[in-house]
Amino acid sequence: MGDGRFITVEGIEGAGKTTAIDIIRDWVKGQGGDPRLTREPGGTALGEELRDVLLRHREDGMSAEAEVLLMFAARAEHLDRVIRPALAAGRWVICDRFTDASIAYQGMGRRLGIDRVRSLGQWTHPDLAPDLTLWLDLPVTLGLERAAGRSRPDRFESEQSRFFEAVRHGYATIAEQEPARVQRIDASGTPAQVRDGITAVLEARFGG
Ligand code: Z5A
Repeated sequence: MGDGRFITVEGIEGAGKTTAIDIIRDWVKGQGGDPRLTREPGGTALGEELRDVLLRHREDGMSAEAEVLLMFAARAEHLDRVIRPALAAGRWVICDRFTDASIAYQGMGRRLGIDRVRSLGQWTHPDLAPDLTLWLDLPVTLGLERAAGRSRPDRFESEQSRFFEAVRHGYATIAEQEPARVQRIDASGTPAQVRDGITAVLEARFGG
């Protein structure tokens, strides 16, 4: 495989990103690539510390502004230490969430506004966007059902379905605005159906 590519995976709670990332990794390896898997918030020592802060329950809560700025602080470090070096080395980067998550979760879920959050993305990485974003889309009730039973829900997982409806609407808006980059995958089907959907997109975009 020649030049590196930047693939991000997005979706609401319980969308099945973990499984999707395995499928993408296997596909890239099948093409002879050596993908770099990473995640947000996180992916670096500082990013993982910020992840702990962001996901942990706080009695005093956290302002939406602080939340989005911490997401972007972790992202700036991640870009600098992991994403840009890997792409520069010609590796494929598969990232579990990226700036679209901030647009959907903080822009829509926390009601900061899509444009306001997008402007932080333009400030943080004006010259870099994912080559492909797979948006795993499914009804909120199904996502929450699949995610149920986790030991102790974190600060985001504890949100109500109305919050995730707003996040889903955020992703739908991004997909409508950027159809060339964002590919919707119907994540409500069986694992085999989801696998076929993801593989078809990868083949169409990067295959042969
Ligand atoms: N966040 C934010 O607000 N702003 C930002 O900028 C960023 C993040 C970057 C942590 O992210 C939180 O940070 C996240 C948004 C916020 N909170 N939420 N919600 P995360 O990605 O680490 O957390 P998560 O969304 O909770 O990810 P997850 O736990 O890894 O979920 P998932 O990967 O989408 O789900 P899964 O574990 O792959 O699947 C869920 C279950 O469904 C599991 O038991 C699977 O076996 C099952 N599954 C998967 N596919 C299927 C199919 N097709 N059929 C049936 N069952 C299935």
